[in-house]
Amino acid sequence: MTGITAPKSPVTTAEFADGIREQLKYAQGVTPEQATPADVYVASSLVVRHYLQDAWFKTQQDMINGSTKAVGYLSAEFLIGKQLRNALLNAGMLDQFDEAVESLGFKPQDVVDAEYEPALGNGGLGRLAACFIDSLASLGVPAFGYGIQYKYGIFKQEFDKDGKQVEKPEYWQANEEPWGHVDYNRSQRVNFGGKVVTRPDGSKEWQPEWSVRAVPVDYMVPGYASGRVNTLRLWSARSYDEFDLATFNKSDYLNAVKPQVAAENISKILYPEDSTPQGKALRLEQQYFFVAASIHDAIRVFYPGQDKPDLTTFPDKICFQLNDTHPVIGIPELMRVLIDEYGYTWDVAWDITTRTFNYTCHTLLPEALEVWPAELIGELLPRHLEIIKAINTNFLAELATKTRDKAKINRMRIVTEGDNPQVRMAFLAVAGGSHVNGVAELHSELLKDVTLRDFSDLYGDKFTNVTNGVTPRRFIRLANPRLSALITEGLGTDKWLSDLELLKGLEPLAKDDEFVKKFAAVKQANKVDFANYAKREYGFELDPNTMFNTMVKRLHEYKRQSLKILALIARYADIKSGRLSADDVLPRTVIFGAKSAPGYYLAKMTIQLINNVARVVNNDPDVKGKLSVYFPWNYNVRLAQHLIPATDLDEQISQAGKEASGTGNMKFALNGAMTVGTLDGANVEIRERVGAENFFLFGMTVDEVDKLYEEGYSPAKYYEADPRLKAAIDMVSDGTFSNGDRNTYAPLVADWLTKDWFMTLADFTAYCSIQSDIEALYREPLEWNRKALLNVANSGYFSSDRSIEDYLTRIWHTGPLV
Ligand code: B1H
Repeated sequence: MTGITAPKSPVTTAEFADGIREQLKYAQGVTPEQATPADVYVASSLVVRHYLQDAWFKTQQDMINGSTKAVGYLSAEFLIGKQLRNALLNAGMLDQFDEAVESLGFKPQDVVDAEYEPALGNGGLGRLAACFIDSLASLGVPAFGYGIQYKYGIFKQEFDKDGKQVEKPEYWQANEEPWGHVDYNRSQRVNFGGKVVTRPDGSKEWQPEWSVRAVPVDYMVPGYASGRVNTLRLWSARSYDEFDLATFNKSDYLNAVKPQVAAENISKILYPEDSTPQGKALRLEQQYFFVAASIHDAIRVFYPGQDKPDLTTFPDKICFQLNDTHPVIGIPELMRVLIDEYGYTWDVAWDITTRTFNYTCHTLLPEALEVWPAELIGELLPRHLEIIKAINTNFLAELATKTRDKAKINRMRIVTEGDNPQVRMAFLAVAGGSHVNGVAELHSELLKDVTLRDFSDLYGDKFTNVTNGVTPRRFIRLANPRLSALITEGLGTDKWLSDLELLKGLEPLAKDDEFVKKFAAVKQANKVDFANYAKREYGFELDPNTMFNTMVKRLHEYKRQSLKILALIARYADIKSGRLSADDVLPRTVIFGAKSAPGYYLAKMTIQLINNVARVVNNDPDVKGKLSVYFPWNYNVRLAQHLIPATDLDEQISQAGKEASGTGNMKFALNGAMTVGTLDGANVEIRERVGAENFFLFGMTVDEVDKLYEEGYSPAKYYEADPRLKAAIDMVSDGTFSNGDRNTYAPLVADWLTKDWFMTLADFTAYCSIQSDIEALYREPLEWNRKALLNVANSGYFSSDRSIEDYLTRIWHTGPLV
């Protein structure tokens, strides 16, 4: 990649201000004097859209004219975050916006704050999809993001007086939303239920029972300085106004509209599960809904006005990336369309389909691989079940030509045997696509060796790796303007924003004490900013002269928030008991952010524990100034953008072999935090690049974990062996953090002592002992910041631009529009 300098603004400040006035008048119906910051936000967004519109048209037209194949990124989640400043940055209008808004008498920050974040994702997987469409557009690759415009995104998290998580509906569209363009004229019909009949010529026809209207809501995806604007097309479910006349005539109005209500339910809510899907019918409806609409949409786009298109060229027009198993029902859908609607033979249809799809797996937890009861698929999508069964039959026949190992063939069945057969979506994805990738090197290796071992034995060529990445536009330039300015100063160019490996040029500056001090000053200023933000938004009193130690991610046992909280309790006890003299304690502020799936009992209890540890610790005069704990609720992209640049020490402490990649780890390293972490996911690659001496490694490796399982893991042994661990767990059970009640955390404690599935207790001692290295370094600010700067300098690889380049060469075999 060769970097590009910041785009030139297509607009002057005066033009931008005129544009805002015009939109206030014609779109908002207010004078500048009447306008609120929210009005100015909408008006400014419309101005940006206005200036992007021609590039959007041109990108679409060039894509259809087709010098290169397009990418369709199929994802149930796109966690895009706020749009305005991102669009301004990528289109080169940040300064013009600031000045124009000020000239109208508003504060840019107030205007930006008026935007409500679309929270259409759970965590890393959804945010990755958002980074990827940003990079595709920035690289000039023609692409669609295809997903669902949920009416309610991930729930809004609150804490009750006991510190328990409470979920509130996230009605993110309560205010005007200027980015999504609803396009009723390009809707698609999506069918469900009914039966399959055989036509006289022997071909099959699905006669569905009910249908939903999929209406596209289009979001511009402007590339950074690329002149390209791609499309994120999120489908919204609407009912057709055809209600059942027969029922209606019987004056049964409620029943007559029932199917319509059901139809609109399809895009009503994002399932708040992360890593462990729930096999609910509505979820399968959602999956089929957006995938079917997207496939039909792609045919409409690439074969405009053609009744009998030559769909053998379909894989040359677009390739679909399946973001985890959620869109895998697209494989039988494309087969059905090709065979039943366009009359292709099975073999031709299979060839087209397998050349069109590729699959990204994001997990190693076997329970996270989606499996649907065949019966449920049969009820909702009877023709698809037939096709899946036929794929399975053909696949088993093919396997028989490759191996004589019957047990292996049986393990690889796409449809399981027995009374209650299940469809394994990951297996269907491997069989029905060209490539399968994991999301970090270690993850891709473990996929081949463990999770999908039989498949990699027989289809080794399909397997590859693409390590995740994050967009430097949002996560460095927008989130951390001070660091961005310093990087540009250090490198003498801003080209790093589109060629992040240029950060390597900062490496020599780590020897320059003056530069390192400037870098330290940036961090300090960011910490002060965050302290102010936390005060304003949450009422917290953070001391920016303490170490900011952050752990933000979904709450999951394998991620081991428990390890952090137990170590924290142990530290608290050390100080209180005087084992650690106050002078020896490095003052720390520990900051957690995490949502738990609403039905995940132990995760929710862990949230409650963290909140109550925070309450006790923060109110204890014995540790005042030495240790404090904060848990800002409702962690989201906005909070991430404020918190990550202010963090000194980041926690990536999952059990080795469980975190597929992680992307938070990359964001922190790029923002000059040091990481304490295990050899898991992308931590491995981060450490390789930034250097072992610049990374706080602790804990068991994958092999050591496996060995300990085999030997028989007994957590109680570790409890007995480490008195600090024992004391910490005892404090959780004795009521210290539950106003004396000994029952509150009993299930959590019982789990730690008898199961501890992710070996928190086994890694506790190692985790605590690395803390003295961390604190010793932190006491030498110049040395700490030197290492933190080396993290920045050597993390350029973790740009999502690089990930996309890897997808282009390893999987998609396409490139930028010319
Ligand atoms: C990741 C999910 C996920 N892996 C099921 N799997 C979901 C699974 O709604 N569901 O049912 C939702 C999400 N998310 C994450 O993907 C991994 O845990 C991270 O390690 C990884 O960095 C991220 C992006 O690849």
